[in-house]
Amino acid sequence: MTVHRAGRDSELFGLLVDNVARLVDEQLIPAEVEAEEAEAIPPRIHRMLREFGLFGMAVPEEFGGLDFSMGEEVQVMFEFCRAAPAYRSLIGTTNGVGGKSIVLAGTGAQRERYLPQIARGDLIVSFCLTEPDAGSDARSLKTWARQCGDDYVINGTKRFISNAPEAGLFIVMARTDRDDTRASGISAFLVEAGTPGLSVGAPMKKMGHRAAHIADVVFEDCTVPATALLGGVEGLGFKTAMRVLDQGRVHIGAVAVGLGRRLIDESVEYAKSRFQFGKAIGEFQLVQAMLADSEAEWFAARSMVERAADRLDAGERITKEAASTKYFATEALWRIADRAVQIHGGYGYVADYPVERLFRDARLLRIFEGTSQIQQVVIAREMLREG
Ligand code: COS
Repeated sequence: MTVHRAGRDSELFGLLVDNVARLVDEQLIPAEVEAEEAEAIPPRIHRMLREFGLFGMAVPEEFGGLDFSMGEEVQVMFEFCRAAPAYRSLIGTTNGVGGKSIVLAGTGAQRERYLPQIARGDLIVSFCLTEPDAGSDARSLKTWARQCGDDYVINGTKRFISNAPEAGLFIVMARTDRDDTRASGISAFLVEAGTPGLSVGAPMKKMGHRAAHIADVVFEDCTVPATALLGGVEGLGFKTAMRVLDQGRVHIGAVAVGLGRRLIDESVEYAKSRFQFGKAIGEFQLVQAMLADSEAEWFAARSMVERAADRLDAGERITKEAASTKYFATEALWRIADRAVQIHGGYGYVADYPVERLFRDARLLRIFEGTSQIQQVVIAREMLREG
């Protein structure tokens, strides 16, 4: 089933998307309950994702990746994310905010060292921005990297770090100038797992996404060479984080579209097969209204994601559109998930049907990679700047 380097040949790319759809229907969806109960992605599924090349989605072809444009990435995510979003989490930070930081801002040596390993699926990357006291206000982070000769010594704690227990590489935002509270005081470091002074906490118990892991990452006099500074230049950390988050927010919009499709499909299936008052509940107009609202919102979200991805591919700065897309698509997903539970009635509240679990999974999307309220702030700020 391996389809490497589909490149931009539309026929080959179409085949790849079809293969992803088959992987989802034949392997990923059937293994969802197993993954949820084990709180881990089954190793055979992890292997399949590697063989598929999906860890290399965002990596340029010269480093062995699939080199998707954003437009291609979102099409793949629409299909892939019909399966429980914990699967996406495994490949997500490596391809997304983590891996893209290296693609966008890494030095030649950093790209050569890490990107081939990422593309092969041998290296999971975690993106360490959030801290116990710095979530939405990311710029207030306290982790400090003090220069000491040719090295930097990092101290601080990062929180809610996706894939931290599995990560081989951590992209760490740290203040290199303690007196500079502006973005220019923050740099990014590439810290390899196993570096003395780096430790990962126990995975946190979560409402959903249970097969994916988040944990604290603690730095105690963790010493890295100057070559670990992303891009080789101090002060680029925050801006790089914001740039990759613009892309990340379009990606999360695509995740919402994929999960929304699944919830709608489950709802339609149930509405056709559940009989009350002598007929399928899908024949009742109040149920039809819920289905129609979900389908219309899904179409709007998908259209926004596609348009935002095209504009990113055209090289435009789309901060406002990326925030709008993430905001609308994830809020729409939440309404779609709620309607899916409502259509299932009592069966939507128990674990016999997948909507109970997918509803819990859907909740996270309005929070991570910037809450809905932060997206509103970003949208309005951009509007006022433009006006
Ligand atoms: N692309 C490129 N540069 C950007 C940018 C973007 N999208 N957004 C901001 N910047 C730059 C600004 O241009 C500014 O540069 P100068 O200092 O040269 O003027 C600098 O970064 C600081 O920007 P700003 O003043 O807007 O920073 P704020 O602290 O006000 O940022 C928000 C506030 C809310 C935008 C930011 O803290 C944020 O996105 N928070 C949410 C964080 C998040 O999503 N966390 C999720 C976990 S990470 S997976």
